[in-house]
Amino acid sequence: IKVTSVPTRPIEGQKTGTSGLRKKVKVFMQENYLANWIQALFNSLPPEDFKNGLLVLGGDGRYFNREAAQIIIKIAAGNGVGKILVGREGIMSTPAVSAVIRKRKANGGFIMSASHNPGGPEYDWGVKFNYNSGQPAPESITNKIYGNTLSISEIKMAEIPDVDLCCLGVTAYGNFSVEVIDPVSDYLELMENVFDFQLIRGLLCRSDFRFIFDAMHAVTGAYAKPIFVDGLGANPDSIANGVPLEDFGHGHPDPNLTYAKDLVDVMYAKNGPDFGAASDGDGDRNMILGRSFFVTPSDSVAIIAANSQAAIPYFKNGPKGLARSMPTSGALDRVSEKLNLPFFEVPTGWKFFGNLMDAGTLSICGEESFGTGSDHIREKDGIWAILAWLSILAYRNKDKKVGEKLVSVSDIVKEHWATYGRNFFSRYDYEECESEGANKMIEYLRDLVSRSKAGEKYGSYILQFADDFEYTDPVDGSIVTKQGIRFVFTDGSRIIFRLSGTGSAGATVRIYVEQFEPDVSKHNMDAQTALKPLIDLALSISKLKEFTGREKPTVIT
Ligand code: VG1
Ligand code: CO
Repeated sequence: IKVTSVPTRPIEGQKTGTSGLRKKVKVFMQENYLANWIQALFNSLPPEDFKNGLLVLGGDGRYFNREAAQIIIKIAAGNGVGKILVGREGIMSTPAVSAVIRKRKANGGFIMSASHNPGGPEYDWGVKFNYNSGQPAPESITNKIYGNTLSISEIKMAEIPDVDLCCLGVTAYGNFSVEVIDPVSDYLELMENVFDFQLIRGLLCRSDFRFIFDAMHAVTGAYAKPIFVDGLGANPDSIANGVPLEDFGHGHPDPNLTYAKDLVDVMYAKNGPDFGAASDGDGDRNMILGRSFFVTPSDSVAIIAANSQAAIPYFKNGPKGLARSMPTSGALDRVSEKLNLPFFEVPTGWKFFGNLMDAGTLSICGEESFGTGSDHIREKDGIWAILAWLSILAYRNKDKKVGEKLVSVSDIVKEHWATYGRNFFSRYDYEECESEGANKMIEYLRDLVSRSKAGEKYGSYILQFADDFEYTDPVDGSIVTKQGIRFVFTDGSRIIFRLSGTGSAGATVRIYVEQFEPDVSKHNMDAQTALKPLIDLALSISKLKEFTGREKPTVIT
């Protein structure tokens, strides 16, 4: 194939955040913006990681993916990649890309998604690169890419026509080829190996169990029917918003109590379904609901871990180890203590779990941000989490006759609290604040941390320690700093402050609060009521209102 060298100049601001490069679509549409970053990526990888190699390409179906797919394919070909596997219509969820990379032994893959950020001409676009075990590229690579975007001068573009992504099959262009693949089949096969589909089918086919899944017009729309309906016997009407749309139907494809409000309303209505779930733009997040009951993600991962061995064939020998991101509540810690399992606390973002999984010391992990997953792949996995919950419910109810009361989602959660205690948890998000005020607040908090002393009184709480979270990867020894400011009190309560690394405008402040409650008689309290004193303390410690001018958070989870 013929390769043209296209001259270019560095464009500022191409540093990746928590999960890939995310900007407004309009920014990505500037001349060479995407091309520069993709070329910088090839300039950063060792040649043996892509020359004549195999890469995977998928996305969540958002606006600009079609154009972007063609740009990525041409630059990959221009840099000597041998073959690209691309999902039909450019569609493939983040977990499916990870699964395909692993199954087909690819060198890596691209995911065209800004995840839970809204899509459309006025909204966001994004791209992530995953490595050969399916894990998000480590910071050592993303930092190199950023460095290369600052000095880039040429883009290597193959002169090939736009590839037709509609039909399955291989098209060859000299020594380069593109194969359009079904985005679901490899992933479905993996799910069938991880879970007992017969067991789940038994639950979903019951006349006394109602299930609903909201795909939020995002990528899991393409997976819902083949998996839940065709594979597991769910009623076709149980899938809501099941068609992926370029603008997610004007929605914000983030499965939480604010943005998945339609589902929440259905689940909290009188006589609502028994189980409801939703997933985000690129299919790696999940929200789990029972009838009039919300499962906080920090509890969800703990409950999946505690029940995994009994209910999920993949874990029949028990999980190898457990891990959570730092701001995620300590509910999982208690499970690891009881099951006597290795336990890890990592910074926010899935990329920190991969090394532990590759080293064979981690099986199940999660984040408070609706991310749950395991070492079956190297990304969080929304449908996996839903199937894990369905497995637990199916296992608990497998001998129940029609007419007998079923064990519900809330029964399972309350039993868990009774056994392990309840970690009350909430996160307050202040989205798109002025960057200046938000940065000043963080500086102010860092200063406060540096002067803090154990034993100091903060209202009725006594400080155990305060710090800015730092992590040393136990596998490769790499160190990351400034991962979130923590105030940890002697009763185990915690307040954490971070700035989001996934936004595309301004600064999003996140406050995480947690308090442990061993007393069963208090477990039914509303989380917001139970955490009120700690939330008030967080607002006063940080002077948030003063720094950001915000009276109220935009999202509470
Ligand atoms: C957020 C979440 C983090 C998650 C990340 C990517 O990051 O807090 O836990 O890993 O999004 O999720 P931040 O830096 O905005 O807090 V996804 O589904 O958007 O790829
Ligand atoms: Co996502």
